[in-house]
Amino acid sequence: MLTGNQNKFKEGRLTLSEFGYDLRLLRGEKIEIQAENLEEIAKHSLERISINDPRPIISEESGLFIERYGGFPGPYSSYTLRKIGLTGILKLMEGAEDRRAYYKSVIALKQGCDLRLFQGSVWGRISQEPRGEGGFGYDPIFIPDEGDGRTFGEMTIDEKNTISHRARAFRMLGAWLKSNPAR
Ligand code: ITT
Repeated sequence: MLTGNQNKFKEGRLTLSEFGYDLRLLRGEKIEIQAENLEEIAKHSLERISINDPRPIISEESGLFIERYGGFPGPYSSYTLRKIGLTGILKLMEGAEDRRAYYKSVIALKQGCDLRLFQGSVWGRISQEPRGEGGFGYDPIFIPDEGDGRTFGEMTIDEKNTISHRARAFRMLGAWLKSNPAR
């Protein structure tokens, strides 16, 4: 997996282990284009890569999409978090009744010349204050609908992985790899 984000790697690795696959971290330059959808960014990040290795390569793009702001920060999630932090997001949400948001993950898989995409998402809402030390990024302010009221930040990696956008996308990938083993 080509990524600079250890947390993504850990979560993805855990999910793929359910299918009996191991995931290795691929260090290298990841060129990301600026685009308004994750699919385009994910595809592009692997299109030009040339690595002399027959094993499948993946990269994953993800983001938090807030309904009230038309899906912002979405593909700009990493940048936005660096610039305004969780405090900035909570400020934008001050007094807002509609706090709905979803996380989305898009995985690009490159196997030989073949490039395909897998995706997953999870709906939830933005909390009133950050809670929990777990996860990463926006996890302390994201409360998944399918949970018990805790934020992803208050969950263990196993708990997050039962319902997360990333785990869902990785399960689609795992199932596909199982039924299409590399020749
Ligand atoms: P790459 O090297 O793989 O690109 P990255 O962290 O830059 O790592 P992205 O460009 O896909 O990855 O940005 C995704 C950002 O969205 C990430 O840095 C977080 O801020 C946020 N995000 C995505 N999934 C998340 C999750 O499960 N929990 C918390 N924040 C998440």
